Amino acid sequence: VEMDSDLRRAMMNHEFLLHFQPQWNAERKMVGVEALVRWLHPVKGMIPPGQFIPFAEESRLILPLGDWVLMAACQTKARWLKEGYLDDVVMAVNVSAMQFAQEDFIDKVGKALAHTLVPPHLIQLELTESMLVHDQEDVIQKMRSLKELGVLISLDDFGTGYSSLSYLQQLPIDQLKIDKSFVARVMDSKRGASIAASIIGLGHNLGMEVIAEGVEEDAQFQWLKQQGCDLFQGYGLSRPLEEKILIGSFVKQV
Ligand code: G
Ligand code: G
Ligand code: MN
Ligand code: NA
Repeated sequence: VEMDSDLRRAMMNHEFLLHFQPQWNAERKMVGVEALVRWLHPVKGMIPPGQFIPFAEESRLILPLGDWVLMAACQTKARWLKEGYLDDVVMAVNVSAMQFAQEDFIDKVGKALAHTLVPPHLIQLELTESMLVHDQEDVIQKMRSLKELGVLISLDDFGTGYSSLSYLQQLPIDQLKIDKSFVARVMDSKRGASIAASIIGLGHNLGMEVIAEGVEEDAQFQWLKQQGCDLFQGYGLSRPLEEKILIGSFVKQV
């Protein structure tokens, strides 16, 4: 209850902000960033999303918060384009199951694009497997509508849910994101390596790009690269950064 009213107050007071974690290709060029929400609490300081997203889901405050994240990410990307920063860097935005289930979710995405004039192919929505298990027809319809808007679709935390392969094959997914729990095990055992390699093969066979998240060690990066993984994200490459630092470090790429 306390958390609830605190979150509600925080929405009113604009206490949320976005950090951005770079995503790299095999040549170590930054090709994307994932927007990650933070709560700058007036007393407790910076709070990571793991500590408040679950409460925001419970109280449904994730809906207005998710609306804000989507709009803020599109606005930020549009502003970078206007100012000449990171032109072809894709902005990835997390979408929670409750957000995606809203009847007017597609409308909201359309409005964020129209309002900010951001080119849709530079916005990637990160959906999770768990949100796909409900009404399969509705999910397929919504994903098709998103593709009609022109945005990219990534399947986050891939491998931790249980979507069937026949279902996966029907979905217009651009990118599979190998969950960090699998990436953590690629150097540990033959089995760990096999699982990651299988996901890379599966994604590629379905015509999808594959990104590994949670890349913490160079050995993991090298191994995944050798397996043909397309993109890489993780503390070993770069932590989530505040905008000023992100722009400052990569302004040379302009
Ligand atoms: O940074 P941290 O590891 O604490 O993040 C925890 C979780 O919060 C992750 O699963 C991440 O996907 C989620 N998360 C981060 N930013 C957002 C956001 O803007 N919207 C939603 N729905 N989840 C987010
Ligand atoms: O659920 P999602 O995949 O969106 O979660 C992304 C979260 O993972 C972010 O909150 C981010 O802070 C965290 N993260 C990013 N890179 C790494 C990493 O290398 N290791 C670990 N353990 N977490 C990471
Ligand atoms: Mn994510
Ligand atoms: Na993930």
